[in-house]
Amino acid sequence: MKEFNQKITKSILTGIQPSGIITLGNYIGAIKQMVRMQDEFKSYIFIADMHAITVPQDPEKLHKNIRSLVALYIACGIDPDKNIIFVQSENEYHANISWLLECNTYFGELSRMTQFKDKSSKNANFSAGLFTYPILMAADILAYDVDYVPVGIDQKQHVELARNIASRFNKKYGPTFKVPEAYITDFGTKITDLVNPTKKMSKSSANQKGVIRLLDDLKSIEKKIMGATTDSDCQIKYDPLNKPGISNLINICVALTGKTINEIENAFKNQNYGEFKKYVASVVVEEIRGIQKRYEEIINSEKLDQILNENIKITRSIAKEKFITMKHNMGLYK
Ligand code: AQP
Repeated sequence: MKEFNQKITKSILTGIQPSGIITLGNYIGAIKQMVRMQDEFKSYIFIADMHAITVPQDPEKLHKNIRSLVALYIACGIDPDKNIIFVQSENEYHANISWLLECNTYFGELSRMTQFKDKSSKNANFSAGLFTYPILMAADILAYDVDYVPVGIDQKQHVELARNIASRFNKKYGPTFKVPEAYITDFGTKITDLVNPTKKMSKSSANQKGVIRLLDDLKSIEKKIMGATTDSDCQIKYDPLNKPGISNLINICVALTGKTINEIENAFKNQNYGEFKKYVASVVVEEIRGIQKRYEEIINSEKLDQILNENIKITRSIAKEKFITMKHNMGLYK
């Protein structure tokens, strides 16, 4: 059975919802960071399909997106030999642990979650799962006794909740969980929608033109970037407040080339938006071309099934042990 590098002592858990084909935003904001962290931490990287169903999903698309996300993780550079990549719903202990935690979480705590308030205000017909999903997130984290949970600032409140639940449980039933810490990343770069650059680029967005998905046809990616909303000022200058469109394109370049904002501004000082967009398109297309090539090699391979099969055994055995300890400590039958 695969084992983590024993020299690495600290662990993390992180995941993405298969709520669509992942975007350039997911790649820059999350996956590139996972790749960076894989030599420093034992990483549990999962496909958060049970989180995705807190809002309506088309079953056929969801099914495809799950496998696709596994292949994209690997195609983007997440090494299956170093990390444990797995599908959340394949490990039933996440839901089992979640229920035990749910009975140790207060309604008031969940009601204070700002993401819930935000999401539920947009649609009055939300599921109970949307309300309780921070507990499932706590279960994902606590099942593996991880040290850190890399999150953007928007998810920090959920990690705080997981910490509170773990500490309370430990106090009430005896030592059961490692209390994890949020690892607030400098992954600050939020990539925004190309058409509406004040809005986050999201995989579930209905606006095709504003979102670059990693499996989009390369020509259409170029077209989307050439059509990106800018402004009438004609200067390639980083100013997110007044020039959100151009600043977003600069952010994309910084993330993909490693150049600084200054270097990009200087290189395009005397050039127009069209020339700059052509450059951005070439950088993005080259990056995604490589990802798509590797994706095609893996998506239908048996290797992918082997990885998932092996990893689900590992994660089930760890989470099962935690579930049994919890049951025992709580006084359930066994
Ligand atoms: N536009 C973005 N720029 C930078 N980072 C981003 N992330 C998402 N969008 C951007 C990061 O990607 C990870 C995805 O997490 P998720 O799938 O659990 O949920 P999300 O943040 O809600 O992502 P989406 O793409 O916006 O999905 P939908 O449309 O389903 O809501 C996170 O680390 C996130 O910060």
